[in-house]
Amino acid sequence: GGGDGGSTAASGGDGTITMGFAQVGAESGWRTANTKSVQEAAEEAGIELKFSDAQQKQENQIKAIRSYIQQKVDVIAFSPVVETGWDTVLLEAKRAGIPVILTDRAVDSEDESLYETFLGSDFVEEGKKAGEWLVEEVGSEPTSVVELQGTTGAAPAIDRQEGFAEAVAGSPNIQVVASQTGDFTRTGGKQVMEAFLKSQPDIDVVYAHNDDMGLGAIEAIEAAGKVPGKDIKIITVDAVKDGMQALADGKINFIVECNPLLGDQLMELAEKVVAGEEVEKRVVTEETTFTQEQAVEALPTREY
Ligand code: GYE
Repeated sequence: GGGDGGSTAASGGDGTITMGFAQVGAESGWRTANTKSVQEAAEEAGIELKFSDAQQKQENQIKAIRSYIQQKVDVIAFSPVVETGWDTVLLEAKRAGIPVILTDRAVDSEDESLYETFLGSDFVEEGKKAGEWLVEEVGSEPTSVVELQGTTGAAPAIDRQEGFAEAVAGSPNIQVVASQTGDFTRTGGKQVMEAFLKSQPDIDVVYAHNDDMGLGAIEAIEAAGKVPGKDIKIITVDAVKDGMQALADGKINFIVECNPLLGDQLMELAEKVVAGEEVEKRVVTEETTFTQEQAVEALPTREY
């Protein structure tokens, strides 16, 4: 661990790297898979991991980061619950000489020197893929869409909305008639969908920013006596097991993949950063999309 007197910040004397990781929470299947990936990869790389779960609250993440600074870890990695409001604490890390790696979600800051690199998906691209599929699927049919947004202010919520809106902008027959946050949780998705089903006379499509909210929406749709995947089509993002199962079962119509298995890449980046090596400022993960047929094929070998 770091902090032994006289040694460099890079290795704390015994060569072991200590990483402080401030996780968002445990809000979704994606997050659970991500946490597991980070923990396993740290173990494999021989990196000592200090892990905290912020329960989707920025204050908790800031507290965790401050405690990692105090403990003089060698590197801090975190997935910012929202995009803004990080400059102060990141400046504290910088002044303490502790490099920071953003993983999964980005911060919105003018000062790029506050972090070494950002490893994660291109969320705008994901939103676009969702919208492009819908444009193909419905052609010129009038289509009312309700949107279940991720956590307000979170990069994947902002970007997935933007990418989708961009993709459907040239199709005036496709209208997003209601849009509200379900906080990336199953319960949130269910509650918002229940309200939408009451307030919106005809909903053709649900666009959910993650599988969990889509799965919650399925429960609400079924409870209202409608058939998910048929009466109301569903598009989600993530492609975690439960989502893929619902897709294979015909209850979801299309899923855009978002890969949570960032652990190995994160540990590699951490080793380089701690060693003072140059790393790319942005590392984008590779992803695909799934139709119902493709889900049936992919499910048996799906890792998460
Ligand atoms: O899509 C969602 C999770 O930040 C990419 O957060 C992540 C998102 C993911 O809660 O399921």
